[in-house]
Amino acid sequence: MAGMRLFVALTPPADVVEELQARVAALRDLEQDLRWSRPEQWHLTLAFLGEVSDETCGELAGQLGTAAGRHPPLTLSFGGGGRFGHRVLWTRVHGERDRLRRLANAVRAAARRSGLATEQRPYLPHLTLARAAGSADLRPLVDALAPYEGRSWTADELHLMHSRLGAGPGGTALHEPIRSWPLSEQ
Ligand code: 2AM
Repeated sequence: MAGMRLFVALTPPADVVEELQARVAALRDLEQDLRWSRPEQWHLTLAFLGEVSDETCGELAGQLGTAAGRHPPLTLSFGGGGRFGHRVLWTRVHGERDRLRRLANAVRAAARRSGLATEQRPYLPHLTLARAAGSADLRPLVDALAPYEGRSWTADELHLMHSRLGAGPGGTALHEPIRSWPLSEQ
């Protein structure tokens, strides 16, 4: 049974990525022991699906297309910082968070209708900036990010993303959209 490691995400436009990249560049000297995610890979995950068989993928795409057609484009921005323990540094998501949550719920429901198990953890919108190789003190980085307020952007497409572990530069994961649908409320 062939399969792919998949997740569903929104992706920020180039100007938003460039602005955030400039802010993040100033943080790199604060902590050496981090692997920074590559800006061209930055994304906002709605649901992580794990390994999905080719058979399920077709059903999933149909369900996701339907969900995308029931949700309007979202106005969002990145700002501030946060962390998962001592391992993951991220920036927060501001703007239409309620609509974002509804979209994430719809994506999870679409995955379940396709027969996939979805995460039980509550959805916490974030964009991962760096991961610690071991355990790092991320608090100074979170503090340094606190004043950051990125520009607003409109998320108008839902992407089904393929994550190929080890396929990116230096053995990192490579994320590629395999299907995309416009967000549009009918
Ligand atoms: P993260 O950014 O917080 O690491 C691709 O791996 C995307 O799916 C990432 O954005 C990652 O979130 C998210 N994801 C959620 N659960 C995951 C899991 N169990 N394994 C890998 N990635 C996961």
